[in-house]
Formats: sequence, C-alpha cells, structure tokens
Amino acid sequence: MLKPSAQKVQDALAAAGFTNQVIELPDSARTAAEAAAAIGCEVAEIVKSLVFRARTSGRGVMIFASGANRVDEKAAGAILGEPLERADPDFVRGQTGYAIGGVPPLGHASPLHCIVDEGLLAFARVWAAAGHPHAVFALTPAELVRMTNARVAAIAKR
Ligand code: 5CA
Repeated sequence: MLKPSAQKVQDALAAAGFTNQVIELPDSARTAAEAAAAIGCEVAEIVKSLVFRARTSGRGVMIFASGANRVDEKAAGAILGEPLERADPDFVRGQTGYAIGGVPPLGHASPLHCIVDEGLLAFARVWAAAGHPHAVFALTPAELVRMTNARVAAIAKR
C-alpha cells in the first residue's frame, strides 16, 4: 500500500498512459543525495525537481536537473524570456500540490512550464520523486520529457 500522496502520483502516471511503478523506500529520499543512497544509484541519476517563480508573469516553472548539477537560473530565465526566482515552500505546494522533497514530474495542481536539464539524457534510467520523501519511480529521460511536456536545454552551471 502506497501512502496517499504517492498513490496520487501512481494514479497520475496510469492516467497519462505510463506503466512506471512508484516504490516506497525504507529510508528517506528527501534530497538527491539521500535518494541515491537509498536506491543505490549515482546521485547524477536522481532527478532534482526544482520549482521557480517567473518574476514578471508570476507563473510557476519546473526545472528537472541531474542530481549532480546545479541549475543556472540565469540561463533558464533567458530561455523563458523572464527572470526566475526560487520558489518558497508555499508556492511549491500551491503550484504542484506536493511538498518539497516529494514533488513529482506530473500530476500537478496546475500545469507548469517545464525544462529538462540535458545532462539527464546521458543516462539509460533515472529516478524521480513520487509525492512523498520516501517515494520514487524509475523512468527513462525520454519518458521524463514526455510526461512533463518539457523543452530540453543546457541549464546546468559549468
Ligand atoms: N525526493 C528527492 C529526490 S527524487 C527530491 O525531491 N529531491 S529534489 O532535489 O527534487 O527536491 C529537493 C529540492 O527542493 C532541493 O534540491 C532544494 O533545491 C529544494 N528546496 C529545499 N528546501 C527548500 C526551501 N526551503 N525552499 C525552496 N526550495 C527548497
């Protein structure tokens, strides 16, 4: 039995036609480092789900980055045509319906503009948060791009 917030993500996956399976880990996977340790994968294979607020329009933006990378907010803002600021926990919950540490790539409260870090495309399989700090699911980078309707871009800091 999945926790309700993780089941919501499993249901959103199924509704969107994806067969990926949400799993719950005994150890916390709240951060990318914790998730990698709990799964037994490289931190680079963890999808960090970061929420930003576009400063002019106020819209929510999600950036999915490799756990090994830092996001270059300026580069991402240039792609979107307006500057980005980091979202506070209330904005994250309001936009996505989930709390930081469990924000999944789909099934959000409102549709968010999404960008995927091209660094994730180097891996055959990556892991994303699934609604809860202990819940994750494995997916291919191509699935991530499809389920987020994202544009792929070079947004990692060099
Ligand atoms: N479950 C894990 C691995 S799948 C996870 O969700 N990791 S994460 O990286 O996608 O989400 C945690 C991220 O939330 C952190 O990298 C950090 O950038 C962001 N975050 C943490 N605390 C705050 C905060 N107080 N305000 C805004 N963002 C925060």
